Amino acid sequence: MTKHLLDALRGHPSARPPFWFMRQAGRYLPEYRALRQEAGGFLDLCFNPDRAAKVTLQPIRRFGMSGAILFSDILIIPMALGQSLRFAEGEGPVLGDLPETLDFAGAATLYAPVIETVRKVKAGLPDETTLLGFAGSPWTVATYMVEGGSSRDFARTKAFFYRDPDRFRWLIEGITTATIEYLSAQIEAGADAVQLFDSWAGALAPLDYERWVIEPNRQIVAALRARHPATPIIAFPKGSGILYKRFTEIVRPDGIGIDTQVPPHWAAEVLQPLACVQGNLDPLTLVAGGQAMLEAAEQICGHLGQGPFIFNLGHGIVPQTPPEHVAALCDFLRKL
Ligand code: 1CP
Repeated sequence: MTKHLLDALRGHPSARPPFWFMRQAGRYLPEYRALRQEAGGFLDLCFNPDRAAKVTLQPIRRFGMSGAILFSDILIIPMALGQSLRFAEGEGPVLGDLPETLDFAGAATLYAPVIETVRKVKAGLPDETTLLGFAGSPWTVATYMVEGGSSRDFARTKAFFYRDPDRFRWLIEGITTATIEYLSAQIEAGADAVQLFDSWAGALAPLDYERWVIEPNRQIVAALRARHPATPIIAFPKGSGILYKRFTEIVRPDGIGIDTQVPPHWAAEVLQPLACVQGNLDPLTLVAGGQAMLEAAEQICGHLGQGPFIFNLGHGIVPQTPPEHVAALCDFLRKL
């Protein structure tokens, strides 16, 4: 069985686009909510390989996406490096003080259960389904480490790098090093491809974007490609706007994830010659469902379907999404 999603990442167009959805495992699925309840909390679920593997496979069993994304979180890396992390019910993540030093030696021990999850998922996955590992990109991860949680304006993180760029560079370089090791371990355990989530790339001015988005993503892609030349890498620098072009030219990922705002015809013309394009249906169309959702999906496929393309959303599925709408979208994509 061929893996269509991997074919697309290797530059091959196909009649029917491979598809998966960011946050395809999660709170919109009743079977996820049940397992999470059983596990205790979200982090207990992440660190339990049996349960995390089950959650990873839930959307595949129900909808048959072309790709399964490892069930874990980008905030495992701060935790592995020695920063405390908890998820309070209904709240976002809560991180402790930024550590003075980063615990590279202890990191691999802490994320070992996640690597075990990759092995378990691999064993239970249909042959035609691509297993995607992932990590957060250094800038996005650093915002959580500095802010102590989610933020709207990243005011503390920006104050940090404008006042003390050398210390911020130390932090970014530390996350970069840890992320290369972490993704390498995922690949060695069976991930067929990996995705870098730079969810807050769009918050930075061009010069800062160059330093804190382009450069660390470039280093991670170069290092992984040197170690694992056959494993494709998808980058998702959300909100990059016109800088998507420069990002793709310099970072050279195999796949480039575009957010909801990027015009698909622009992506086809400017990005697709450089990389496989992945995106970019507005996740809120899935809440509405029906014709509005299918028309939006069709338009995206019309613009991007001639070149290497993976259908996805422009950001993650939201918890209030009816699972039947996801099923309808999957049926539509399979019948194209
Ligand atoms: O059960 C729960 O209530 C926890 C909700 C949840 C889930 C299901 C969180 C908390 N993380 C996850 C899983 C997750 N996170 C996955 C694997 C599942 C899948 O995609 O199917 C992935 C890939 C992530 C990645 C992630 N975590 C990102 C990057 C993608 C994005 O959405 O931009 C980010 C920013 C996070 C941080 C995070 N994790 C969870 C929360 C509430 C947050 C904060 C989000 C914010 O600041 O807005």
